[in-house]
Amino acid sequence: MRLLEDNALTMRAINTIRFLAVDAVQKAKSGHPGTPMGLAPLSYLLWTKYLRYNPANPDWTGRDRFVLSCGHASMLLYSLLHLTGFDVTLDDLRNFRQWGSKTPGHPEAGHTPGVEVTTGPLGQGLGNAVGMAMASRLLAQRFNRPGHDIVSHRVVTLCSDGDLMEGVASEAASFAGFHRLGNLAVFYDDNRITIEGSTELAFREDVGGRFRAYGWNVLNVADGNTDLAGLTAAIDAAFTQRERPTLVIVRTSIGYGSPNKQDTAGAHGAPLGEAEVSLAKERLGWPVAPAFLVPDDVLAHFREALSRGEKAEKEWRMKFAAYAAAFPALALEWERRMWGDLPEGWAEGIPAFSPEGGAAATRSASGKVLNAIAANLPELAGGSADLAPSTDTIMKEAGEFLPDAAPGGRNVHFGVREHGMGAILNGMARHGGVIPYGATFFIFSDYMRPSIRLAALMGCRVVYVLTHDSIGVGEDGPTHQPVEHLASLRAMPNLHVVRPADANETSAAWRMALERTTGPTVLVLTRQKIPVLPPEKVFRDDGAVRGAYVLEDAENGRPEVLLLASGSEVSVAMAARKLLAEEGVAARVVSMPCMERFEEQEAGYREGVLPRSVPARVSVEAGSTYGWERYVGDRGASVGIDRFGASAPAERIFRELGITPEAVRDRAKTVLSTLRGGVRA
Ligand SMILES: Cc1ncc(C[n+]2csc(CCOP(=O)(O)OP(=O)(O)O)c2C)c(N)n1
Ligand SMILES: [Mg+2]
Repeated sequence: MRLLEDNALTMRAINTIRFLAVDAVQKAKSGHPGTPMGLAPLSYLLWTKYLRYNPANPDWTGRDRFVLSCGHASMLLYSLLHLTGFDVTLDDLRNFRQWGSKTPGHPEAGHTPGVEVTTGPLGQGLGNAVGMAMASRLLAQRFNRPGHDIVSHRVVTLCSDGDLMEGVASEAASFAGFHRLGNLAVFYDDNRITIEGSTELAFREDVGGRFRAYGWNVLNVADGNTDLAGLTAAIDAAFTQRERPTLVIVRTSIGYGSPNKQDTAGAHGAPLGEAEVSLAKERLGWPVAPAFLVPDDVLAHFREALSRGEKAEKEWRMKFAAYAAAFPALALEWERRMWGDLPEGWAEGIPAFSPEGGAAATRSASGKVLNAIAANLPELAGGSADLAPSTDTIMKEAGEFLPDAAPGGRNVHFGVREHGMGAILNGMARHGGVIPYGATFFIFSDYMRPSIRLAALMGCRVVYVLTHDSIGVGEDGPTHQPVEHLASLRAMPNLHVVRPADANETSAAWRMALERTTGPTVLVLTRQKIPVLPPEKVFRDDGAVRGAYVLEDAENGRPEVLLLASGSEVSVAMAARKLLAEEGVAARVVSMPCMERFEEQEAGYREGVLPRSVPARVSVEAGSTYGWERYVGDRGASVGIDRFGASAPAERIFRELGITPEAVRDRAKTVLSTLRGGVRA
């Protein structure tokens, strides 16, 4: 085989990967040189002999997906991207970790061509890979036809000790094993070193045994530093396996070749140092100078990826053309979904709710909206972390995603694995062709917050359906009652937090979430029934969609006080408005389902809703008051909950904690009288 014939070239190609990483880290004076040194042989084989990708078109939808879960080894990926001909230059490598460079400290999706997902927080990448493998299966089930397997790509991941210590990876791996995701291959860099030293300090488990118990196919490579034949055999075996996901445990040496740092934590997260760089190059027979050396023949060898990729993509396109001729409607759907466009008329079935229909929990309204949308949006796929009945997130006509189900449905049972679900949703979104949603109780958003953050950072269209949104949960008590969650999620950049005030705002919220292509949206929904607002008020001038709007103005149109609220407290504010009117105080109610949306509106609109001339403002929300200062100002007040909740019937807790129309009325009067310099009301 070619590998053996060109042994010298192969070894130099591998060393090129190694020393580009070493030199870039040295130049940046920061980064992680040791892991690329250990993983160079494996990644060389994957990127030159196995993976299907086209450096000239990184977004080709038929490509294999490669995830570097141990994102700290970013220079490994950047070296490969440069060498194989992606739009990452040698200068980009020289600018590793510098302001504005294409080569940030950890890989960032959407920033560097060829980077599939943003990795760095350990464990997440593996979860993303599981999500990608799942998206790929969903697409295969929808689109593949006998003789036309347009979906046949693989998902390949490299991960480290840290990745496999993290719980999120365990959750995702358990899920992947259950679903027998045979299109997934994970390579574990078993170098037995983490930051604090040997894994003997904290991680002595039988990883292979664990994955076997999850239902994975487990292979071992005893010497990933030099045994290219062994690596090749393992990759071959992993890639012919179609029944189960495969874990290949590859024994490597961190800092391979560095005389003083190999197999030590010293090779993990700091430059080797000039002297040690030279020693390592000498040890591996590499010229000490110049730095960033890429021999011409090595480059030419790697750049064969361009013609190989072009050919692979062309072949796929031919296949797709034949498919399009046989199944034109499906082919159109494929292209639309891969672009991320919503179909014409997708929102037509979304119901408007009438107040006469009686009060409704926003979670129930959400269930109705979801089902209306699901009928027209085949790319919508998702489910819950074992709370589908409570979160109302079953798409009734969409079938179930199960290992043995054919043709396979779109309702996913994530099991009680919120964090794994979060990472999987991100992988699904980054894969493309599906729009994922995931549901749980709002309180447990904490259990997937790291993944929500990555969704926001990557700009993934993910919809989180988070119900039981306040002390309205009632008897389950403070462990189940979110308090600080709205404030803390609102603090996250690029996340839209929508807390609809009723069933109609819930329709608007789903619309906003699905139309938003630049990032994730959290829908925060009630367990308890709340009044339905007149649809003509909610939808007037796109009020709800703008994030905040005047729901009910003062009778005379000249409010003395503004009452701001979200979710279930909008009806509290409405009642308070009435109480104030009885006392001759003119109040306006502003429903504010989404602060982030409101901030996006032009100044004139915002001024129209919250006129500067009215400094008397009171917010009411059954959660932490933190953050409402932005809107009530230092002369306003906030009615909220700055303590943990309690176990009791919901109404009693609302009353005890002062989330009532009377409390809002009283605060409004106090604010007004203080502003007027008068005595307290
Ligand atoms: C969730 C999370 N916790 C902590 C870190 C900081 N960190 C980066 S690498 C690492 C461990 C390094 O060991 P390993 O994963 O085996 O990688 P190796 O050094 O072998 O490449 C840690 C704790 C992180 N990136 N993500
Ligand atoms: Mg390690």
